[in-house]
Amino acid sequence: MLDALKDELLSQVNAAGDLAALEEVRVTALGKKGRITGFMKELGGLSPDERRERGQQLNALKDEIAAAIDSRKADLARAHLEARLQAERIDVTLPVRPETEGRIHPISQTIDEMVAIFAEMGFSVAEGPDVEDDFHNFTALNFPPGHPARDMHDTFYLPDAGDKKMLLRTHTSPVQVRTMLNKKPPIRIIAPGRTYRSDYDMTHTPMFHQIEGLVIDEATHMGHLKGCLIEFCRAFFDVDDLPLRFRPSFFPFTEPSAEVDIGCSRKGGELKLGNYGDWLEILGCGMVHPNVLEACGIDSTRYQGFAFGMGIERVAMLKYGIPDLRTFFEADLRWLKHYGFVPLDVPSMAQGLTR
Ligand code: 2NM
Repeated sequence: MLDALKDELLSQVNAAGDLAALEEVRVTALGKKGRITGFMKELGGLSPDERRERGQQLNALKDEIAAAIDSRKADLARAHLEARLQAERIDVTLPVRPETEGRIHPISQTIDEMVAIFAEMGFSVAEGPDVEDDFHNFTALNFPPGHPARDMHDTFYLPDAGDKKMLLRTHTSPVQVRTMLNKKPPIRIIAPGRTYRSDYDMTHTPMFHQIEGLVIDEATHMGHLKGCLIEFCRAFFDVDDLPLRFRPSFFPFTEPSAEVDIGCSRKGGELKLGNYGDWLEILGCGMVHPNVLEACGIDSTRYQGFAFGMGIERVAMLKYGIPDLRTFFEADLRWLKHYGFVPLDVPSMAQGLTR
């Protein structure tokens, strides 16, 4: 008779399709008014011998049903998890669906490429305000009082508002000044950003972009400057043997100063970069002037270093064959579609700058 009950209960356990149904089976069998519990209650009316034998059988049945319930519960939990895993499955190896309409502006792309190269060399990116004062933009950089760059015709001055003469920065060098004033050497930073000069013609826009770099340490010398810029230009223009020529020049904030040309060819009206005998100017550089170091709170008898700067529009035009500077700022969607970059073209040295 107990064998029949056992078979019946076990088949109920195995038929339970979820945790609620299984709990119902447990109550039917083992609950206070359950069927096994009911038989237990009848033990009192039996003789001692019968009671012992029947008690053992009932206990064994109870244990077996309880074990079957536990095992079924584990099966249901596993099946439930498996179903969830299937339902919530995502294939992380699928490529991201790229943005099909938007484009990265060539200026942003060029800055990202430059940052990737200098980051690899150990430079950090520094930033500062577009609205500057006369000290950070000129005085600390060793521009003498009557220097032509300070002229109203070249610099956008803001309407007078108190004691400090405010202006739109004419280069990103004030970022270097702020960095030197706030941090102790060694310093190794690049400062990309917007700059402003009162100038508008075929090759000048009143707002343009620059990237400047600064390295200050105890023994940083002109050889480091040359190695750094040769490495940068070859990586940026993706020409392994690109020749560089350092020509003596003058800037108020560096001494000695140099302008850098890269090798090119202009045969047949087409510009090619490489070792072809012709030269194209692309950046300025030099050893930071001791007056600049001192104005920025750095002991010029202990520290020295180099700085460089270049125009971003100019090198972007060169690298990507964009013929007209002014088109950069016209927000023409057809132009952007043509010269822009898809958002997944993220520049990194690991994958090669451009693919
Ligand atoms: C250039 C050329 C040469 C330059 C100098 C400094 C500073 F702050 F360290 F003095 N920043 N940038 C520099 C030097 C910029 O751009 C054509």
